[in-house]
This record gives sequence, structure tokens and C-alpha cells, in this order.
Amino acid sequence: MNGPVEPFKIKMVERVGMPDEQRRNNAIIEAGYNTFLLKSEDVFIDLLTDSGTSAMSDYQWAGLMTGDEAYAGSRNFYHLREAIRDVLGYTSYVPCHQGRGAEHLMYSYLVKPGQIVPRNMYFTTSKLHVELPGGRMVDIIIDEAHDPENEYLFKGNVDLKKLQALIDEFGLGKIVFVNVEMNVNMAGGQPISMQNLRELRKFCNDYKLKIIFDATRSSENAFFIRDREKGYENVPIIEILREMMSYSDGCIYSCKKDALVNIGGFLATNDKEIFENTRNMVVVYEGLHTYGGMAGRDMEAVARGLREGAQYEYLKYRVNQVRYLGELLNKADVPIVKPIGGHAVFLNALKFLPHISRNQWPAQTLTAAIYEESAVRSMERGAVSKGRDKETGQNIYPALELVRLTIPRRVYTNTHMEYTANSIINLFKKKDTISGLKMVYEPKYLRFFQSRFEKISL
Ligand code: P71
Repeated sequence: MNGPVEPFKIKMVERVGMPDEQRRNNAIIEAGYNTFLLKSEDVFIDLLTDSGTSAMSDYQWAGLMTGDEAYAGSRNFYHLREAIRDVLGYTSYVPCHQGRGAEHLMYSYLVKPGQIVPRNMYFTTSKLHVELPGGRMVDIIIDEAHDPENEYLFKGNVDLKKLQALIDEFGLGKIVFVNVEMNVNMAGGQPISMQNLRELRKFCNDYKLKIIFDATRSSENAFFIRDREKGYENVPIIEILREMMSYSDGCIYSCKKDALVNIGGFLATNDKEIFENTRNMVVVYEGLHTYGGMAGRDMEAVARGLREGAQYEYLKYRVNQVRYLGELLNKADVPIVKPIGGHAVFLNALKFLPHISRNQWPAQTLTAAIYEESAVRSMERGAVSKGRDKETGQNIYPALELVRLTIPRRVYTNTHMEYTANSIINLFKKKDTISGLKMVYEPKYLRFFQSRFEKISL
């Protein structure tokens, strides 16, 4: 099996070094066994996230030089507006510094205290921005998504029966909009089908409910629709994207993923009221409505990246590189979430480390062990990320206790994938020697970023 052939050549490189065993052991202790607290210099292959870690193209870099840094009415604002219209089909947008800036504006406008926001699985920052104005996020993803072994091809789908049950239980008045994520991150990078989107739109029309997308990884989702859904085999990605977006009333978008940039975000909509209200609030929290926290040059890079990131040849390579890593691990019986996702390979920590109990944080433990073994940095996506129940204060143990090996776009070679797979396979062979962790520091918000742990001896 070969890795996918890259549809680009490399014009510039950045040195990375392998820290020796002693340095790795010290670094992980100093970081409180939390990979978010490691110094990047102590990391060899950084698979913490695909967010803001892409390599930009020469065309994007050239675009930086055309940045118009006028306070108001920058030409790059209009370039980005054109790109959003062409690629996603929304007429209006509000630029923001990154995705959570857009979430803040969108959800603080739409969510009122006591309201419920159904969503096809939570994402950490999204959930928080629904909770801050007094709302509650409720999961309506299909059951298959909670089973790491289930190979259903559209595990991102919404379960309309769960949505109906919420309406029956709480009444329509409590639900203002349905929140739908593309290529659902916490489910393992799993797509939603066009058919499901179409059915959801019809359902919401009947109840006059709005639909707001988290379109962050919509291009990778569009690739899967083309690859897997009948009738889309030969449809250009941009047409698929526009059809997807046509089923929504607006979206939030973190440009740091599919738009191939290091910073940036926006919200986009065809709804006049949402647009006017969020455009008003952007000047309070982000910056004037023609830059929203981005420099003119950043907006140019996003405009170009949004188009590049929707090219079929690029997406095919991208998704296949992730699949390559996943298949190397799968062939060696390392437990991973299936099907292999669009942006990352997820290890099933409950199967990898069955001897470690949930209150000793198996996924967190595994991220630290992978780093110590190989200097590869991964991310916990399990109970530490999920946090505590808002009412009872108790830890929540979600069905998925995962480690995410997230592949930056256009950054690592297939040999880097092979090194990563071999290191994890080696670790899997001696998994019984790995002991659990106890949490010794826990901050109030988004605890996974800054919490600290100590090793429990075996
Ligand atoms: C990822 C991130 C970045 C991140 C965020 C929180 C904890 C750890 C890492 C960011 C997303 C996302 C989705 C679906 C909104 C945001 C926020 N993902 N929606 O996966 O995946 O965007 O980071 O630009 O503010 O590593 P932002």
C-alpha cells in the first residue's frame, strides 16, 4: 500500500527535530501530562490539531502582499465576499478573528435563557457559546455515531426522531434553531449526507425552525458526499457545497481548517435579520464589520484558500492521506474509529487501554504515552474534553473516549504517517505497562486546555 500522491511540490521547508527520551520524559511531566501544555519545540510530529496548521500555497502567500490594510472597506473584504458567494452561496457575511468569534456573535444573538439547541453532537467551543447566554445543547446525532465500531458511511446524520422527541417534550417555543455540524469533529470526522440535510430542511420548514450550520469542515464533507452518495459521483465540489448550504439559514465557519489558513473565521447568511444584528455586534467584540479581527492580508489568504480547499484533486489527496494513516493502524489491529474520518484518525482509548478505568482518564493517558514513545503530539477527545454536568457538577463519561491524531493540511509527508503508525503500533504491543492519571488541576472553562495530571503508579 502506498500513500496518496501529493498534488503539489514543496518550495519551502521547516526543520523539525526529534527530542531524545530523557527530554520527552521531562517535557511531559512539566506539561502535567497535558499535550496542550507541551512546547512545540519539544514535538517532532504535531498532530494536535488540523486547525490553523495548514501550509498555505504560493498563491495564498502572494495574496498576503496584496493586503489592503485600510481600517474601513478593505478590498480584501470584498474578495472574500465574492469567494463566499461563489463557493458557499451565501450573500452576506461577517468576518471574525476565528470560528469561536463567529459562534459568539451568532449564538449570543439567537439563544435566549432556558432555550435548547439540538445539534448533531457537541463541539467544545460551540457548546460553551450556547451555554453562556443561558442555553443548553442537546445531542440529536444518530446512535451509530456513538459506536466507534459501526461502519455506517454517514455517521454525522441527524436523527429526526430525536428532534421530534425534543419538540414533543419541551415544546416548539424552547427550540429556536437546529445546529448542524459538517463532518462532525467529535464523532471522528464523520459526514452528514445530502439526503439527511434535505429531510431536515423539510422537517424544519414544517415547524418554522431555523437551521444554522457549523460549516467548518464542509469541503471535506462535500468530498464524502461525492465519494459515497448516489447521484453525486460527477458533481463538482462547489456545486455540492452550494446545495448543502442552501438547506441552512446561515453558518459559522472557522477558516483555520478547510480554508487552508492559519487564522480567520466568519459567519455567513442570507437572512437579513441575522446579518444586521450580528454585523452590529461585531464592532463591539471583534472589529469593524469589514475586517472583524482579521488583517486585510488574512482575508485575502482566506478568499484564496476557500477556493483552493474546495478543489477535488486536493480533497482527494487530503482525505486519502488521513485514510492511509488509519489503514496502517487498522491492519495492525490498533483500535480506531471507523469509518476513518476526514481530518483525523481517532484511537479508541477504551479498547487500547482496557485496564485503565474511566476516572483515570484513558484517552488523556494515551496522548501522554504516545508523546513519550515517539514525540508525536495528539489530543484527548473524551471525558476531559466533555467536562462536568452543568447541574450536578459531576464528570460526564461520554461513550466515545478517543485520542485524535489530526493531520494538518499539506504539511506532513506519507513517511511521517508511517513513522506515526509504527510508533503507535509499538506502543500498542506494550500497552499493559501504561498506567493511568489523576487530575490535579482543573480550570473552570474548557478544562482540557489547561488541566494538569500526575501519573498513578501501576
Ligand atoms: C480543533 C479545533 C480547535 C480547537 C478548539 C477547541 C479545543 C481544541 C481545539 C475548532 C472548531 C471546530 C468546529 C467544528 C468550531 C471550532 C472553533 N476546532 N467548530 O478541532 O472544530 O473554531 O478554533 O477557529 O475558534 O482542533 P476556532
